[in-house]
Amino acid sequence: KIVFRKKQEIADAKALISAQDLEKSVHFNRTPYSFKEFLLAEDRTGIIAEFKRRSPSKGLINGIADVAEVTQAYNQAGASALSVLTDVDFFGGKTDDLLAARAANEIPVLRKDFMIDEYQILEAKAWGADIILLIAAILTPQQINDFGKFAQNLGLNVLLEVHNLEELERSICANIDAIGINNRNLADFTVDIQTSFDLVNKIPNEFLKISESAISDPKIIKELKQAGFDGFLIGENFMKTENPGAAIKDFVA
Ligand code: IGP
Repeated sequence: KIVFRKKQEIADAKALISAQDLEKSVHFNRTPYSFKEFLLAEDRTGIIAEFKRRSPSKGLINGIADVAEVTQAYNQAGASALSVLTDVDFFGGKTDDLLAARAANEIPVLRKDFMIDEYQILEAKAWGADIILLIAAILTPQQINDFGKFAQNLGLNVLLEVHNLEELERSICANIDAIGINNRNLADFTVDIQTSFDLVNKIPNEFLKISESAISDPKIIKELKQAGFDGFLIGENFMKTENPGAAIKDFVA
């Protein structure tokens, strides 16, 4: 189970680098970019473009792409933010990917991982991330509230991910900035874009509205926008190609 494995990973990381050491990182004092500002900017597309090497459902997606090159191309094509997987075992991500994306770009970067401990939020800040993800399916409402507050106190933006109404209703709280409707069911990996259309009107208007996963057609973006979404998280559709930077360019053209 993912939470069990993460606990182990976090214990190992803490043994190597203390929370106090993370706070000494050069990135720790920077002011994160505003997720909202970049999502709503006239000259940006609302796309949160993801760097994803592999996934549990698809296996290897892209084994050769260079993270700095791809994220810069995403940025140039008008991405509002970048999403970088840091989970090693399931997604083939790493800390260095986030650091490289940060160094190469001046737009918000989301640390995409399974956050279950404040220490990971300190890591995100220390590595130069602007946004963290909280997944309702693996967290209690109390944890979401506490982690959201902890992250916002560090100046980070918080994206809460849900995939059904029950998760949305139980998890909503003041300490988050954006709500992502994941069209992929993490339990069985089935995808259905209808999930987004069904839940968009259940998101209170003070939150940014994001549709996540299985977006493979620019026409769907138009429909999602009309339905009220501000952001569109896309990974595989770009990463499965030989040149993800060219793929996003074609996609937004
Ligand atoms: C991207 P896709 O289908 O465009 O590659 O999906 C993103 O939504 C997906 O990677 C994702 C994810 C997650 C990955 C959404 N929530 C939680 C890991 C953990």
